[in-house]
Amino acid sequence: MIIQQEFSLTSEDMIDVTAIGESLVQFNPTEEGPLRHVHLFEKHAAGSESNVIIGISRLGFKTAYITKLGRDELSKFILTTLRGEGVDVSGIRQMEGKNCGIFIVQRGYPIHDRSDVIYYRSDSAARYLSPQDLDANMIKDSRILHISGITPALSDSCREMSLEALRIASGAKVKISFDTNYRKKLWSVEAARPTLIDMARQSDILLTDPDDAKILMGRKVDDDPIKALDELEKLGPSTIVYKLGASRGLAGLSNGEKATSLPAKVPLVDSIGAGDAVVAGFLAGYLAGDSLQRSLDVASCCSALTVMRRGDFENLPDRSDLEKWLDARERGFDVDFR
Ligand code: KDG
Repeated sequence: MIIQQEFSLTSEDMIDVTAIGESLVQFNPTEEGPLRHVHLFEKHAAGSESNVIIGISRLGFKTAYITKLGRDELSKFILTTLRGEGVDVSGIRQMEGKNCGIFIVQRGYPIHDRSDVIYYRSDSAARYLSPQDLDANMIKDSRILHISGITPALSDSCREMSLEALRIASGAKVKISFDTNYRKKLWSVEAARPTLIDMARQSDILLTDPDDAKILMGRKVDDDPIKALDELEKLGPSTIVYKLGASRGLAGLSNGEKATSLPAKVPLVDSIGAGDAVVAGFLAGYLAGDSLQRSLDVASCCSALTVMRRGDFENLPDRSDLEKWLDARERGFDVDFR
């Protein structure tokens, strides 16, 4: 079954996906352990929605991004990264006197295989995003608007902007993709719940995981992912991607059809960005009119590649690497490149 047939024929000028969110610079240590005792850091451009938009761009789609950056060197780094990845950056505003947000990753400590994040973003330029910063025509000219539950957590004006973006998109019949992305370091469950529910109800494509599903439903959802999908469907979205982590993979639903995709066993270096990789891969499948199964498999490939190195998006595949990976997976990764 083809999961997406409802797009009208798109003109050359149409944007496939516009995303809105905060981009940050990530400092990721070259060794595991407590930050007190690590010495060297790599610098990466990151931020959930910008990871997603880069992933979709790499898979051949026309993309645009809306955010606010400063005029500092790290903001320029983010801007040139996005531009270099083929994302339309004309919707990005640069604010005098503020810098972009930063976060530092602590890997493998105190829990093996887990990454923690420390944010330095409370007065970042993106925190000052407001409805006036939205390019309504950019949203209206898109096939999909992608947004996550991080943005409304940043400030009141970011919350207003997020809801306004959804209003513009639904008024123009643009599909809304919403990743719940609850971040406990940004707001409490009680503060987040009404907004996340509101945004999930307005979305066409909902991407979430068991912890966030509990916030949406106000109770623990069924352990069986297929039953959990039935529960989540009652919120309204016709397409749902349920992210079950490195050991269980993905489950998905589209217009009543359900499918699962098992995770590939890969060496885990840094799990940050895995969820965004799922979103990028899935939306690329959705846009291409792929089957639900293939869209989940593409998502699974993107997330497997992402966790194999530091940085959130650098390992995301282009079309040719994606096809190589999917083909190799079918053969149990028994490949010979000679
Ligand atoms: O999904 C990865 C993101 O968590 C990371 O890039 C930082 O956007 C970020 C956030 O707000 O946590």
